[in-house]
Amino acid sequence: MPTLTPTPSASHSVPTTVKGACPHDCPDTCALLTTVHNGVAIKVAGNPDHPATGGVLCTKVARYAERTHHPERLLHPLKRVGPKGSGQFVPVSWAEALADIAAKLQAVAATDPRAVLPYSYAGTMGLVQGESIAARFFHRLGASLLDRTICASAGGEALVHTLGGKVGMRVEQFAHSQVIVIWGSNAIGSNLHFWRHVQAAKRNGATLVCIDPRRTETAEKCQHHLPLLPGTDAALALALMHEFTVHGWLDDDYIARFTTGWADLHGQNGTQRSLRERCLLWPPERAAAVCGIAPQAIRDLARIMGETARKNQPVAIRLNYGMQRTRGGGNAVRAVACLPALLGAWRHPAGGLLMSSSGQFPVQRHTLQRPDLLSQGLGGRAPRTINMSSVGDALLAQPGDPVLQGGPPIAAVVVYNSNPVAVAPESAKVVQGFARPDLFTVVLEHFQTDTADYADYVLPATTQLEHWDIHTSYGHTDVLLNQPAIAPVGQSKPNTQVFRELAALMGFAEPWFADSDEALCRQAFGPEIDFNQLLAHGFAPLPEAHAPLAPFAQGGFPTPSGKCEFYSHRLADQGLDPLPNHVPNLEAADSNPTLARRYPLAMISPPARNFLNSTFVNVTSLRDIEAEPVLEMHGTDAAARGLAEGALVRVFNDRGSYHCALRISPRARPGVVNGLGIWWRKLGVRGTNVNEVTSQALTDLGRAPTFYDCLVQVEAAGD
Ligand SMILES: Nc1nc2c(c(=O)[nH]1)N[C@H]1C(S)=C(S)[C@@H](COP(=O)(O)OP(=O)(O)OC[C@H]3O[C@@H](n4cnc5c(=O)[nH]c(N)nc54)[C@H](O)[C@@H]3O)O[C@H]1N2
Ligand SMILES: Nc1nc2c(c(=O)[nH]1)N[C@H]1C(S)=C(S)[C@@H](COP(=O)(O)OP(=O)(O)OC[C@H]3O[C@@H](n4cnc5c(=O)[nH]c(N)nc54)[C@H](O)[C@@H]3O)O[C@H]1N2
Ligand SMILES: [Mo]
Repeated sequence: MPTLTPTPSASHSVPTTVKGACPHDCPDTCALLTTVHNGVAIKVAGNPDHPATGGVLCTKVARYAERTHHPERLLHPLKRVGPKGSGQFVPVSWAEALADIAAKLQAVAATDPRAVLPYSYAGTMGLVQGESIAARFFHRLGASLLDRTICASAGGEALVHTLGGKVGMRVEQFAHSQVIVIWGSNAIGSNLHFWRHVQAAKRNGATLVCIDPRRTETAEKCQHHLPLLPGTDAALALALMHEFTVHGWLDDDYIARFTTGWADLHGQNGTQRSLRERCLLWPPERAAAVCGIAPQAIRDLARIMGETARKNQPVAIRLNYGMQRTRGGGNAVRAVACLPALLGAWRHPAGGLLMSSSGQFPVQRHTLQRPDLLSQGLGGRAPRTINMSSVGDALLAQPGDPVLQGGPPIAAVVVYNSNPVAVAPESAKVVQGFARPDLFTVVLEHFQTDTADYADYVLPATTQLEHWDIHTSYGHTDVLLNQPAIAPVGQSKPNTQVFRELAALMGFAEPWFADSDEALCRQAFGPEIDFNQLLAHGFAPLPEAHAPLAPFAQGGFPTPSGKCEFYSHRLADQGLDPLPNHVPNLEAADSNPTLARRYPLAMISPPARNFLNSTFVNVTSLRDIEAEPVLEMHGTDAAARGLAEGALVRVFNDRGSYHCALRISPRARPGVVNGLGIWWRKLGVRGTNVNEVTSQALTDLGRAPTFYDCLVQVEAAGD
C-alpha cells in the first residue's frame, strides 16, 4: 500500500478542477478539465460542457498527466559536454545558460542577424506559447523568417486559390449529411471527434466513402473504400467531374452564378480552355488506370454523389492532409475543392467541404507577433525566409547556395515546439546539418528528444498544464482558453518567459517584451470574443459572421472574384496552371520508370494512432500499445520478397534506410507500403525512423514536403 503524504493544509487536500485546452496539432482542439491534488495533476479529462469535445478525449491526451509528470521531464537547463548527438549534458543554472545564449546570438547577429534561424512548429498550437514573444524576439533581432510548411501549406494555398481561404462547413453539420466522402483522412486515428458526427449520420442512413491507399480503421467502417495509389487524387476528382458532366448531375445554376472557369474561357496554345474541357479528358477508365482502382468504383462514387445532390440532399467531403504530401498535393486539393460547387452541394448547411476552419478565426496576429519589428532588426538588409521542410539542405548550405538567398550560412538555430531531427524529411541531411560543430543550437523542450541531443543548450519548457494559452481550431469554430493548472514542474519556464529574459539580456527594452502571458491571451482576439466568457467556461463559439451555417449557399467566396475559382487568375499570373490538374508523383512508375525498377514500392508514412507526430513516443503506456516501428505490406509483396510476418526489415532507397518490423497486413494495398510514424530515432530500431527515406522535394503549391511521394525497396535486415 502506498503511504499518503500528509497535506500541508486542508485547502490543499481538496482536489480542484481547472479548465484548459488540448495544445496538440489535431483538428479537434478539445476542452480539458484537469484535476489537481496537492499541486499534482492527477487526471486530465474532456470537458463535457464543450460540444465539440463531448467529454471524450483520445487515448493519448487522456494520458497527458502521465506525460506532464513523466520521470524523464527536463527539470533544469542543460549544457552539452559530449559530441553533438551523444546526449551528454550537465545541468547549469538559468542565469548561466541564458547569459551564454544571449552572448552567442548577439555575436552572430553583429555580423548578420539572418544567420540566426528560429525553428518551431505545432508542439503546441497555442497562440501565446507558439508565436507571440518568440516572434517579437526574432523579428526584433532580424533573424531569418521560417516558412512553416511542414504540414498543411500545400492544401492551404490550394484552398485560398479555390474557395478563398481555410474556410468550410461547420463540423457538426456532418451529422446531417446524406453522403460523406472522407478523403485523405483517417478520422478515427487523427480526427476522432469528427467521427462522432459521421456515426450519427450513418445512423440516419448516410452513405460513407473513404478514399485512402491504406485500409485504415476509418476505411473499414465506411460502406465504400477506394484504395487509390498515393498522389492520384486529382485524377479521381477529374473523373468524378467527367461523370457529373456526362450524366447531367451538375448544378448548372450554381455553376453559372458562383464559379469561374467551368465552360466560358478562351484558351490558347493547346491548353485546356476550361475545367469542363479538361475533365472530359478524364473518363473513369483513364483515371482508374492512374489510380490503380476499378473504373466501376469511380462510376459508383460519382453516381452516389451526383444522384444524392440532384435529389437536393446534402453531399459533404471531409478533406484532410493525406493527399497533400505528394508533388501534386496542391492541385489535388484544388480539384477536390471544386466538386461541391459543381454539385451545388454548398446550398445545404450539411453539404460542401471541410478541410480546415483555421482561416475563420479573427486572430490579431500582427499584435501578437509584431512583424513590423523586423525592419529594425535587419538594419537595411533584405529579409530572408528559410523553408522548414528542407531544413537539412538549409543547414548544409555553403555561401552562395541559392537556398541562402544571398544571405549568410545559418550559424545558430533556436528550436521550440518541434522535433525536426525526427520529423523533417531526409534525416541523413537533417542529422548532418544539426551535427555541424560550428552550429550553435538551443532547444526548448519537455524531453530529451532526438533534436535535443544535438543542442548546445537544452532549456526545460512548461507543458500545457503549467502555462496560459489561447487556441483556435482547424476542425471546429470555437476559441479555447487554457489556464495553468499546476506550477511549473522543476525549473521549467514557458517559452514566452525564456524569450522575455533573452530579450532583456540582449538589450531589447521595448515594452512589448514585458506583456504577461495572460495579457497576451487577451490580445489574441478583439472584443468579438468575450474574454470573461473564456475565463468562466473555457471556450467561446465564434460569432455567426465568422462561422456561418451554410457559408457559400449564396456564393460569397472570399476569392478576388467572389466565386469558387475553378480558374485562378492569381495562379495564371504566377505562371502556374490556372486550372486544377493531375500532377503525377515525382517518384512513380510513370514519371520515373528507372527509379521505379530499383525501388518498386510506394511508401506512405501516416501517423500511428497512439502518437501525435513524434510526441508521446516516450510515454511508455502509449509506446507499449504501438509496440515497435512497423511497415505494413500486402501479402503478395511480402511473398515476392520472401519476407515473413514480424521479420526485421530494411526499408531503403538512395537517400537512406531504416529498420522496422514487417507486418503483413490487408491494410496495405499491393505496391504500397505504410511506414507508420513518427518514432523517435533513438527509440526506434538501430537509431532510425521513417524519415531516413523521405525526400526534401516540395509540392506544386505551398512549398510543402512530399513525405508520401517516396519509392522504396524492402529486404530482410542483416545482423
Ligand atoms: N493520432 C494522431 N492524430 C493526429 C496526428 C498524429 O500523429 N496522430 N497528427 C496530427 C497532424 S499534425 C495532422 S497534420 C493530422 C494528419 O491527419 P490526416 O489529415 O488524417 O493526414 P494523414 O494522417 O497524413 O493522412 C490521412 C490519411 O491519408 C492517407 N493517404 C496517404 N497518401 C494519400 C493520398 O495520396 N491520397 C489519399 N486520398 N490519401 C492518402 C493515409 O493513409 C492516411 O490514412 O492529424 C493530426 N492528428
Ligand atoms: N514521415 C513523415 N513525417 C512527418 C509527417 C508524416 O506524416 N510522415 N507529418 C508531418 C506533420 S503533418 C507535422 S505537423 C510535423 C510535426 O512536427 P513537429 O511540430 O515537430 O511535432 P512533434 O513531433 O509532435 O514535436 C513537437 C515537440 O514540441 C514539444 N513541445 C510541445 N509543447 C511545447 C511547449 O509548450 N514548449 C516547448 N518548448 N516545446 C513543446 C514536444 O515535446 C515535442 O517534442 O511532422 C511532419 N513529419
Ligand atoms: Mo501536421
